[in-house]
Amino acid sequence: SDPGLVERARAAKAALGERLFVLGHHYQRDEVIQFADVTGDSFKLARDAAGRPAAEFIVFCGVHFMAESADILTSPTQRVILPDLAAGCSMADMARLRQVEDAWDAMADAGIQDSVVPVTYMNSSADIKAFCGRNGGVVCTSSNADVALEWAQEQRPGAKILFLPDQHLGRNTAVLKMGMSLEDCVVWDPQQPGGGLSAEELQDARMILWKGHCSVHGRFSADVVDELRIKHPGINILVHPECTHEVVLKADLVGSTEFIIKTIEAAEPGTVWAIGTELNLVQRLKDAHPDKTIVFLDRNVCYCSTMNRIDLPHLVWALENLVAGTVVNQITVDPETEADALLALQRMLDLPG
Ligand code: CIZ
Ligand code: SF4
Repeated sequence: SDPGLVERARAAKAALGERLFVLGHHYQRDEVIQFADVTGDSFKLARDAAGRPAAEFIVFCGVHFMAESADILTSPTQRVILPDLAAGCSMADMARLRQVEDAWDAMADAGIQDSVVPVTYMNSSADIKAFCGRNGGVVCTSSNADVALEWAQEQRPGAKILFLPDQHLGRNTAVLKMGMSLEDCVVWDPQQPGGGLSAEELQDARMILWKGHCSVHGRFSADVVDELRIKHPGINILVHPECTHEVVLKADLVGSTEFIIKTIEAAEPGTVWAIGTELNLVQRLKDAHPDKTIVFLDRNVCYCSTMNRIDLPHLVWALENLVAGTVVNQITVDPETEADALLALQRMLDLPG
C-alpha cells in the first residue's frame, strides 16, 4: 500500500489514541486490516465494540449491516463510522422490510402466521432484525444457526420457521443439522406475487427460506470440488455454510469464518486445503501458513466487492476527519428500530451454548 497513506493512517491513529477503536472484518483488504485493533466476524466485532466503552469513535472496516449492529450494541455516546457508505451487502439488500412485511401478511392469509417464528441471519439490515424482535424471533450467526433454529421450534408445538435472508445457510442448517428434509423447505421469492408459493405449500412447509444468497459464497461450484479432489488426492475441502447445499454436501468441513481460521491454524503441516470463502481471508491464511498447501475453491478471483470498497484512502479520510474534529459517515439506527432489533439480538445472546 501507498507509503504516504500508511504514514498518515499511523499518525491519525496515534493522535486519536484511546478515543478510537478500529474493527476489521476478516474479508477486508490487507492494507486496511493492518490498522485494525481487532479482527473478527461480524458478531465478534460487534461484541468487541460493546466491550470498549472508552472508545468514542468505532471505525468499522466492514459493511453497512455490521456497522448498524455495532451501533445497536454500543452505548449512545459511542459513534460508529463506516469509511465508505457504499459498502453495503448484496445479501442483506435482498430482504427489504416492505417485502418481508408482505410475506408476513401472506402467512396470515394462509392461516399460518401464528405458528411462524422469524429467524434472521446477522447479515441483514437493522430493520429486519427489528421485525424479528417485534414478532417473537431471533438473530443468528453462522456459528449458532442450529441452536437458534432449535430455539425457534421450541417456541410452540409445530412451529414453522421463516429464515431470512440467506436461503443457503437456512437450508444447510435445516437439512444437515436439524434432521429436516429438502421437502420440508420451501423458498419465498420476493420478486413473485405471493412469494411464488400457494397457501397449501406454506401450510405444509416446516422451513420457509427467503430467496437471498451471498454473491461471493454462492459462486463456488460442486464441479470445482470434484476437479480438485482429482488433482490433489487427500485434499480437505473447507467451506462456509453460505455456499450452496450442493457444495456443502461435497465438502469435508463446514463452518463460520472463525471456524475456518481455527481449522487451518490447527491443521498438520503438509496437509492440503481448498477453502470456499472470501478471497482476502483465503490469501491471508495462505500467507500465514506456508507449511500447508492452501488453494482457493474457485477458478477465478472473487472478492466481496462491497467489502473491498473500504480501502486505505477511505480509512485515512475518515481518520483524518476525526482528528480534525469532524465525524464523517456515522451510522445510526433510529431508537425504535434499535430497541426492537436489540430484543432479537438479546434472544440470540441468551441462547444456550
Ligand atoms: O459472508 C459474510 O459476510 C460473513 C460470513 C460475515 C460475518 O462475519 O458474519
Ligand atoms: Fe454480503 Fe457476501 Fe459480501 Fe458477506 S461476503 S458482505 S454476505 S455479499
